[in-house]
Amino acid sequence: MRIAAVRGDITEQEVDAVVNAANSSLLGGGGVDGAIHRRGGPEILEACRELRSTRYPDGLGVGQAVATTAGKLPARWVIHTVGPTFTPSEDRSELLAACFRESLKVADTLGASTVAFPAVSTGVYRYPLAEAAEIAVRSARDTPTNVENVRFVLFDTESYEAFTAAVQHSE
Ligand code: AR6
Repeated sequence: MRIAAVRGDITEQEVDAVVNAANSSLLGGGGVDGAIHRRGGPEILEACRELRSTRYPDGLGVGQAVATTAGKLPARWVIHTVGPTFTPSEDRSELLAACFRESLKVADTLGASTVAFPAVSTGVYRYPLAEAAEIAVRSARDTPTNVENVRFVLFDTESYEAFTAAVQHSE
């Protein structure tokens, strides 16, 4: 598997699947989630509502992942995952690692070979960047998958640098 860190907007990525840093409601929010729903159009929200009324009446759990259409995005699918909120009083690194592992498992069921991830949990959910980057890259590396290309797409310089360092450490 090739892993790269790039600067950019995840909604513009020409990949098979983009991962959304969603919340348990699956009904939208700010950050990456807001951008994906805005650019992808109402089809994504419709698919999320359908999932809520069928498979996930209580919402998607932290560390889980599920796919929908990508609507008008260049990607074919959006894989929604829910990162943990950071708290210094509890180690939630396993939950954060699960987001990447479970997203790649979903990508396998779809037959996706290129997947773009955002820096899950490092925005509204306040996970420390360097730690989150190491967890994300390690989890992707350690997951047995048919996905050939994993691209971490970072919005700002600080995130880009943290993920670039984590990718280098993992090589
Ligand atoms: N492309 C790539 N990265 C982006 C983009 C974009 N278009 N927009 C923001 N980022 P966040 P979280 C970066 O807050 O911490 C939502 O309300 C952003 O700068 O999107 O997992 C959900 O509904 C940051 O570095 O995700 C949840 O309630 C990173 O993406 C909650 O936020 C993640 O920030 C999830 O919070």
